[in-house]
Amino acid sequence: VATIQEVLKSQVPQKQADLLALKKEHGDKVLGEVTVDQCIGGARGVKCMLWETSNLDAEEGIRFRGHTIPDCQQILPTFKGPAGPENGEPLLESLFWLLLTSEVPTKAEVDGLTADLHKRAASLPSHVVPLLNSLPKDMHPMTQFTIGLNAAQTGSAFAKAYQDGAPKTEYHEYVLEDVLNVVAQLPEIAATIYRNVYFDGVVSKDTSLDYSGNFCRMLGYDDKGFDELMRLYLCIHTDHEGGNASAHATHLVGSTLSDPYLAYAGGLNALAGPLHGLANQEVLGWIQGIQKQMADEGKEVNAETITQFTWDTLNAKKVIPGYGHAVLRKTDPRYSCQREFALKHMPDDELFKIVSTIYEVMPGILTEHGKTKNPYPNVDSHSGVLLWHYGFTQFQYYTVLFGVSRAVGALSQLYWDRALGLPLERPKSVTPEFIKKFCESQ
Ligand code: CMX
Repeated sequence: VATIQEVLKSQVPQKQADLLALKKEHGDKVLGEVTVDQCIGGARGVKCMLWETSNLDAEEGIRFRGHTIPDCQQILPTFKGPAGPENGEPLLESLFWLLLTSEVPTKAEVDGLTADLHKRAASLPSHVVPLLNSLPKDMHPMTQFTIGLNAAQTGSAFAKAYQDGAPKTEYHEYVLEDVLNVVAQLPEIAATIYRNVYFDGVVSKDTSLDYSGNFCRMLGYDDKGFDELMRLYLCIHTDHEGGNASAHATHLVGSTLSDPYLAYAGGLNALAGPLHGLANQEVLGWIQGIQKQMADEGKEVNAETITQFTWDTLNAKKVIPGYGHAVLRKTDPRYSCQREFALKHMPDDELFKIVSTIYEVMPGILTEHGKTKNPYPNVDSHSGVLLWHYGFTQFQYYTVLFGVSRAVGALSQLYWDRALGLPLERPKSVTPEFIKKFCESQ
């Protein structure tokens, strides 16, 4: 059975040659132009970043190495073994393999990767958990998460190799070590925070399980339904092409040859913003806001009262969390697959019914409001209600789960950034005076 290191090693020379050939043949072609609106408006739609692992289509949504989420549910190995929905959701390790190598792994290969990750988890530096234990319980879990990951950086193989003078042709070998170690170590950092902030601080493992199952035990959940949810959750949050803030931040920081620990800590800090990953916590807060107000007013939460509450939010100049997207123009397939999961496992859940009613009315309201380019729900609109169903109600923590998953996509790409020798990222900025003068001279 091949290891992921062996598969990647065999792929690198060809990929390097392909990229060189692409540059040589097409290096001077124009991919697009940049308007003043795009320059001022957060570079929406500007094609200026290479990303291997996934691609996002505005209508169709995400493809991981060319595979949609429903494809992945059909072809990737599951906990029970063979691929296929009757055997449950894909394993995170299966998707990790696909993102890194672009190949669909066998169950034996995935099991090998699971065992490797469990082994690597034990190498979390011994000062990290005591440091996390010393943090104030009211510090936001995402802040604790980046502190934990930054602290684990003392174990970086790449940082050490760089100091020891490794040649650039070998960087990616050390980066791969770090990428695997970070992914392996994040569950313990994340679970320690959860157990510290909300419970007794005790983290128990079960390495007879897969990555997600073991993570669930570490968080303190022992429920096969929740294990399956976590497998799906961790798969769908991994990657969303390169331009989103967490992936882009990881790529940018890594381009300075910061090691994968520091680079992904940058990504986590971006994920912690309410317009990005923190939206999953905001959604639950928003729903609770409706529930409280309606309870106070002796009213039901229904299409009519949700509509009123939505207008109140919009009129207060706030966004509706979980709706809208910088690229997508249709319902996010990551939303749809979570809805499928809910319809299958919890069709009568009260909170799910509220989320469904929101879905019925929100696109119409946002369209009438007339601002957002995409009135449909994104991934964060649905994830909380599923977690809540299994008793995971600490929604201030939800973005940490997103962060465990996003590491797999952002760091798979970071491996290829170094294997392909991609340079320092350094776009050109311009002053308002420049724009004015330039445009007036046209
Ligand atoms: N509610 C109210 N207004 C919204 C909105 C929403 N959900 N989504 C967009 N708008 C507004 C924008 O704030 C903007 O208003 P201004 O012109 O006053 O600045 C206008 O509509 C145009 O925005 P857009 O081009 O449609 O959206 P952007 O690409 O600028 O932003 C996003 C995308 C996701 C930040 C935005 O839709 C948003 O704030 N959504 C709510 C937060 C959210 O769910 N984020 C999670 C996204 C997924 C993820 O990364 O995890």
